[in-house]
Amino acid sequence: MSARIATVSRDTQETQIKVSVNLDGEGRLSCETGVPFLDHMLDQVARHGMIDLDIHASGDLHIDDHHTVEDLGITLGQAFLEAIGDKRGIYRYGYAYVPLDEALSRVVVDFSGRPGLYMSVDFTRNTIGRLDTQLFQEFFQGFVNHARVTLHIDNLKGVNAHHQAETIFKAFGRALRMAVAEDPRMAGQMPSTKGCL
Ligand SMILES: [Mn+2]
Repeated sequence: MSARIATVSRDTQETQIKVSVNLDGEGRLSCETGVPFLDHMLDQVARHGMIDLDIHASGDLHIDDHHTVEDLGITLGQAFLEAIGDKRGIYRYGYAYVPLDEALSRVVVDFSGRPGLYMSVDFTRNTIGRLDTQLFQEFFQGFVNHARVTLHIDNLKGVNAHHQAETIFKAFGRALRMAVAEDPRMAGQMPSTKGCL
């Protein structure tokens, strides 16, 4: 199998973002988005997904974090779609339950080719650090639309909003890792009776 890597640059009048991804990485993140809590969450995705991420982002943070967070989701999704190639031989589905003390989240992903986000999370605070918790939905919607995945995110328990977010991003990384892993029994076949995804 050829290297599952991709680099995508996306420039708009609101943000300039470059994302490099290696699906078969060592869990390393190099990242400076200007949104510290988002950096902390992307670190979880890289580490628990065993994905290498190299991210350069500069956005219109003088307005707010919205465009930067959303456009990072979009660009990461584009990079994933390119890196994963034709999807032959992968598990396709991935899921994870991740706890952090009182918080527990479940994330399920399907590299279906069909964008769909089903997110059920009631954050107990409106902000974490200075980050608006509404923006997590924008991040995942951007990712889903451009990676063309079905993504179910459920926060099952949680009191502390930092814990809620962290369990979601750790479970997201773990679920991605399972879904993109190569299934030796699939032996390069397409994981769909349709013959394509
Ligand atoms: Mn933390």
